[in-house]
Amino acid sequence: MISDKIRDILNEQINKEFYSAYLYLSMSAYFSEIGLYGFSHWAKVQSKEEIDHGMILFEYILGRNSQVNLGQISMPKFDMNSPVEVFEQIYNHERSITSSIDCVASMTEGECDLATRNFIDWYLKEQIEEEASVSRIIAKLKTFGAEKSALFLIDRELSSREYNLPEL
Ligand code: OFO
Repeated sequence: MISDKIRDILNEQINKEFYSAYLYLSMSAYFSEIGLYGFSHWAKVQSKEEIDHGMILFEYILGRNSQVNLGQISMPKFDMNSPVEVFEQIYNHERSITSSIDCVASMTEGECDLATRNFIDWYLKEQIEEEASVSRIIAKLKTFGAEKSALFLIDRELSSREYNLPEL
């Protein structure tokens, strides 16, 4: 069994993960509308991964004999100015998710809940990878993205992203 505080913060995290899925799905639609199908594919794969992140928390809460409380998911919002600006917003979003996971980890320590602390480690590592992969894309877009032919090549590269079930 987990404490009520841990149950609540994990439920809030489920909501944030599903919001992330919604945000990426909406970005995928934007990229598709402007003909960047590789970017669109990349964002769609990310959206699926975010659903996985939410579902892992969902199963964990149930597995600890506690309650899942699903809340309303906010409407995704982002500025559709250019691919680089969208990716900068992705980066900021992921940094906010990292802070949120940090808060979960720190609460588990305050509650002496070492099992959940151990469980949340996977999310801490995942956030490091997500921030790193997004910042690599931003660097490429900043260096080459103004050239249409380079943007085309980056789009092709992003189209090869594979969806993998998370390994816990
Ligand atoms: Fe779930 O990692 Fe992004 O938001």
